[in-house]
Amino acid sequence: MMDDLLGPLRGPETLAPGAIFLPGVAISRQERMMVEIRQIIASAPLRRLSTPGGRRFSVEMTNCGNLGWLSDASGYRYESRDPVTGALWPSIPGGWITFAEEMAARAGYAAFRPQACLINRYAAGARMGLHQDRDETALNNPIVSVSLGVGAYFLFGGAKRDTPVRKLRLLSGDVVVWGGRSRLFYHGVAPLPADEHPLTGVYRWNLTFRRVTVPDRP
Ligand code: MD6
Ligand code: FE
Repeated sequence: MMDDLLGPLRGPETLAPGAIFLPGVAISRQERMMVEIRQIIASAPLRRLSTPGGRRFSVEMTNCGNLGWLSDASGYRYESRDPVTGALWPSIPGGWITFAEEMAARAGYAAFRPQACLINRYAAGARMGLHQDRDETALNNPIVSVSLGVGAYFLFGGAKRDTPVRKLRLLSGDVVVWGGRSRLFYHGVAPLPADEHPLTGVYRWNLTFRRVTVPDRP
């Protein structure tokens, strides 16, 4: 009966070897994070990138950190400057770095030091096709993912594109740490439902913290 009202009880869960789901762990920081996101997008505006094949992502993206992820006709890569403004990407807020490092440590990745934070914004219908995150050299490091706002279904598969996917509901304040033996597993996000959340209106935001290069670079 309570499950009908509150949804299934949610606690930390291992999704795959090296991948851990930490529901609700960012709830106490989510309002502050949204304020900081708005400051970041004031200097590094959201944009819809093109895939190397010439299609456009339905998700709007920007970055903060020493490196930012980009996609265009020449491919996927990380760069230190925002091609829209020509400026360095804004810094990752200090509180985000300590939080991402703490989440990684909780999952067993105590040495994680993020260089890049990709910021994704989903409106109704926006989706992320099944993909691997493999534009990083530092594959011994995990990715730390924070979801804010409207809930979505995260799709996670396995080492091959045709591995069956599991659908995991990601709500505001949920964190996934993704590394180790599942670091290169296929994953995506199902089309966002038309819904609203008090923190973000019609949008879902996702932050992914990444280490790109090895060894250390400032
Ligand atoms: C998203 N996330 O949740 C897209 N990748 O909006 C990702 O593509 C992702 O959440 C690697 C690890 C965690 C992720
Ligand atoms: Fe990804």
